[in-house]
Amino acid sequence: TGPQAGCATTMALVRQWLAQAQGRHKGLAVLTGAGVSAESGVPTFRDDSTGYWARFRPEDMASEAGYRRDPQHVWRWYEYRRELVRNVQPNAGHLALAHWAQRHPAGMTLITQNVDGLHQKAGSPDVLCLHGELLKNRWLNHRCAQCDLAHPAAGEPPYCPACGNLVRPAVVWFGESLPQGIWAEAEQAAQNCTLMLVVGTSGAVYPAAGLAQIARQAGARVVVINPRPTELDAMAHALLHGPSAELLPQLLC
Ligand code: BV8
Repeated sequence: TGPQAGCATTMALVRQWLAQAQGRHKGLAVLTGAGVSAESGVPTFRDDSTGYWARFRPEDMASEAGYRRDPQHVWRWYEYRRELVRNVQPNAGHLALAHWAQRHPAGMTLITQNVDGLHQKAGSPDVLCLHGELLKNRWLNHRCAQCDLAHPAAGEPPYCPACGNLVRPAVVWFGESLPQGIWAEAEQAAQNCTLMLVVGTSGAVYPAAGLAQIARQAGARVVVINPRPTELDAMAHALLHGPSAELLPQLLC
């Protein structure tokens, strides 16, 4: 009795579903969120007092309007996150996903909402980054001839004095559409898989969280892996309660 026993039974059931998915091209789809990086030491967004959004308003920090309002403040937040992410390592959950993909080429699609690059660092191939990449930049507006000559002062976002353009992190902010091609690939993976693992996400952000419903409606089994309840639990076929760095190696290795 108790959740642990339930977890063992559920784990055996999910392993069966995984074995069935293995026989199919892209039979497995995995959607990850900030929780898979928690055990690497990267703060999540909505985890009570430790999450980023507990200290900032998403609209102020992860939106173009917020950036234009106070570029230095937002830029410094992203520089702080970059510094943190550069100094952490993928955890056993990231590695379990990468090793499974290496053992089953074309067997899985890894879709992430994370911008920290830790799946790539762990060796996962072809990661679909729905929300962009923290360590990359792009210009806010179209570049002029002088833009690339801009020399940022430390702690300041690169700024073009000729046209007033600003460099911004190459992430998807609230109110911005996801990269077209990447979203289309993720949607197709959700429609074609027989098993979707939804790992370490609160399921609060759309359209990313909608991929679980797309998979379910297409006939796949949906499994949520998370130590706490999520907004997607109600439509999952199975819930595995626990940290992903513990459960993913148990499930995938
Ligand atoms: C768009 C990048 C339209 C930047 C991010 C009302 C209803 C529904 C939707 C909306 C609405 N109003 C507005 C919207 C749309 C909005 C949205 O969904 N808002 C929500 C908040 C209500 N979405 C958008 O704006 C998207 N764009 O809709 O565009 C459009 C269409 C066409 C043309 C123009 C426009 C863009 C969304 C992308 C925003 N960018 N980040 C950055 O990172 O700085 S969002 C941010 O949230 C991150 O990307 C993050 O990945 C994402 C989701 O959060 P999670 O990953 O789930 O993290 P969270 O902290 O929430 O949860 C962590 C989980 O981990 C928890 O469950 C916890 O229990 C678990 N956990 C903890 N420890 C562990 C663990 N799990 C496993 N193991 C552990 N050890």
